[in-house]
Amino acid sequence: MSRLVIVSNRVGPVRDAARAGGLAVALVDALRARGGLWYGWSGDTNNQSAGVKVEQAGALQLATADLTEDEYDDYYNGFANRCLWPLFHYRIDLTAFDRRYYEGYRRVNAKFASGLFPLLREDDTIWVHDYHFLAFGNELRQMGAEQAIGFFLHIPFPSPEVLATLPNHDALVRGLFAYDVLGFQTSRDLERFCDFVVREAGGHVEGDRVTCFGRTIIARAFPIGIDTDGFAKMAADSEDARRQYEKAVRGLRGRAQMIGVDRLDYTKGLPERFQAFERLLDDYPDARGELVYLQIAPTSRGDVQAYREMRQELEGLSGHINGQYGEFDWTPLRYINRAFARRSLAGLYRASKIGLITPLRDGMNLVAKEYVAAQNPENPGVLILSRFAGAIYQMPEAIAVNPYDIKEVADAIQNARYMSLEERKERFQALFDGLQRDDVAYWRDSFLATLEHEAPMHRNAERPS
Ligand code: GDG
Repeated sequence: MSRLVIVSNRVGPVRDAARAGGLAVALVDALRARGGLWYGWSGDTNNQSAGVKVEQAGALQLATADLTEDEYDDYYNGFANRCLWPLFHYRIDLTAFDRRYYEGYRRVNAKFASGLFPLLREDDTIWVHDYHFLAFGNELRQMGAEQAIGFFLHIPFPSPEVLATLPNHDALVRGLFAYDVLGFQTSRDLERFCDFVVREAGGHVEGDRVTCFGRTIIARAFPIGIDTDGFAKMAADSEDARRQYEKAVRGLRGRAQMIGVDRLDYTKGLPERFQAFERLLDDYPDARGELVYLQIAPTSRGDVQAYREMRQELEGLSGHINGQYGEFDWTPLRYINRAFARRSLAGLYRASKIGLITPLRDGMNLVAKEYVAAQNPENPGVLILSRFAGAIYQMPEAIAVNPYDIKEVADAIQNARYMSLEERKERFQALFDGLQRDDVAYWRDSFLATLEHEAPMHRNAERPS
């Protein structure tokens, strides 16, 4: 079996099992099973170039490179997080178009590609992840790489009209045709990509073969999953999860808990969610004193202005809600800006009667899946899920809501509070069965099988420039 090379902006966490998410674990499993290399940014900035650092971690190798301060500003904070991230989540208003950012992005993609190239073996399979590295495959090909290279986009692919607002969008899409396989989270993302290729770039689509710029590639939806059995077991059996569960239940003193867990990000719809909770307390007085909403939102990307502003807004809203409705023995909203260990999180999900996951736009959303996997099958909680999260297509038994419609979300919470045990069990079972079938191993294996066994023999075709 060929060696697997994974390329992603951040590497790991490989050693810290408590922090490692299901995705990292699934990728590490594959790397260990067949031997492999994981390559990406070290997380450090350093103006003296130290080149690529390679270390051995058991059966797998980790290769990392630093960024300079300028590269960090232009590639990471700039083009990746102030252009591509907002734009691909339909926030044109927050998108900062700046040629310097784009140049920095190209430079860093080229720098990382030239760092990897000498480490490659002829029969490696290379799997590149996410919006930081759209241009990576093309840079590798320019250097002469002929290996199978696949790309998976973890975030949504925007509609052609939205993508077209980005200067240089044509070069980015052209670069994608250097890959052999493109993977998207949902068939809607795939449709939007195909739409772009046909309408804006003059390409054509036949089944899952997409031809443009003189090359044919495979483009397909591979909805990402979680380690469903592992997560369910951790929530039910692990000592830490059980301790956290018991602590939460004791603290609730008979009240119900509703939970949200999100990186602190404007795509997650947190201000709207807080407003919906306030609306619930306003419209349904029976919820007062009875329901506690726990929102865990670890800070991310704190040095981007839009994130700082949102944080202030949320602090204002939570203070207002607790000031307005709180009682001396009941705090309606517990808003926590710190990360929890994964096992603790599993216990908190299980202690929550409602999972409230209402992003304004999300590639998939793994929290929705983790919440379901963590439930007690005999007395499961209810998932309320945004219709704009990719996960909704695989989770039709959740209560689907429009996150912009504050009243609809408030009504959905009230509906979830009173849902019968029978209906909760039915919905849970259907959701859980789906999560077991389409878990993270299935996602990984089906992507790699496509890349290794189905990719078209395009390598003699003209390379994109
Ligand atoms: C991107 C796409 C897509 C969160 N807080 C804590 C914590 N987390 C973990 C969750 C979950 C992960 O972080 C978040 O994953 P999501 O899928 O919800 O969201 P993004 O970070 O935006 O991820 C997304 C995903 O990529 C995968 O393709 O689904 O659409 O945007 O696993 O549990 N983990 C710990 N403590 C926390 O406080 N340990």
